[in-house]
Amino acid sequence: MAERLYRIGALTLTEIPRSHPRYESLLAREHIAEGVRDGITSTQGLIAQGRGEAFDYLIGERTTPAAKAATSAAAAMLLLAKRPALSVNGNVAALIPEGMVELSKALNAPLEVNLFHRTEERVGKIAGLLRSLGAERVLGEDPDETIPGLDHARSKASRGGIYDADVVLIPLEDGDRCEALVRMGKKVIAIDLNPLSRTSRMATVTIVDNIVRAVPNLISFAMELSVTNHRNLQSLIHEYDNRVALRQCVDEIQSHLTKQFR
Ligand code: PTJ
Repeated sequence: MAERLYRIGALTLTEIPRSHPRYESLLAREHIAEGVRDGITSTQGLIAQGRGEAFDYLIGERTTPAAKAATSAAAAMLLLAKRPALSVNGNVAALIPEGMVELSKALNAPLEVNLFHRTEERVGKIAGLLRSLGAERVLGEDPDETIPGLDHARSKASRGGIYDADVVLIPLEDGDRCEALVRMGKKVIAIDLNPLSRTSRMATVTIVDNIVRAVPNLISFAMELSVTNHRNLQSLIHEYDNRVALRQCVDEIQSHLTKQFR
């Protein structure tokens, strides 16, 4: 039975049966294509999704133990933050908008639309989508600051959001902006399926997982850890080392690949 119908123009494009072995992956692909059609996702977002899919395949399309540990450290960091902020781009808005709204409520953190290929029209559409899903604080339409060291459009940021946040969640981010945020003294949490990317290496905590799995996991950890005391949250963060965690991700990929041909 078809779960959902997708339309481009007047045409119904793809029916994906839940029984399809690659259901989740195909569904994500359809969401990105739909995002492009609706003016939410950039065309470059299609390529980014393809790269993500390839890494997800190598990882085994699952949340690995290393990703789980990174997600719990990230949740602890966000809970301890004085001014957390969550960045949303065109891929994130297409793949998991409801999840980002729920996470923002769980953490009492604003969402900021922050685009690499910025157009004001796309910023407005993404902000509108988030508000239509119940988001209370959405920034990014009227940025009043710039992130030092980046060229004009990519540097736009808002006070009360990413600009003065102490901890920023940046899903599917580009390496330059990640580095610039780290240079500003922020703790940066990346979600990136590629453990080798500059973003993954530059971030304070990198969750090497598909955003469609990572955001629900972050919400669960945030709820679970919200009753944990300050000291335990601190120790979760102190035990985490991004370099060690990325090495563990690469080992997990290697052992997953080796198992395929035993
Ligand atoms: O909407 P915009 O203009 O802000 O543009 C967004 C994209 C994603 C197009 C832009 O930020 C970009 O070009 O990003 P990159 O440099 O391609 O980096 C995206 C990273 O996210 C890559 O390392 C991908 O492997 C990874 N990625 C792609 N899809 C997913 C993912 N990581 C987690 N979950 C995914 N579904």
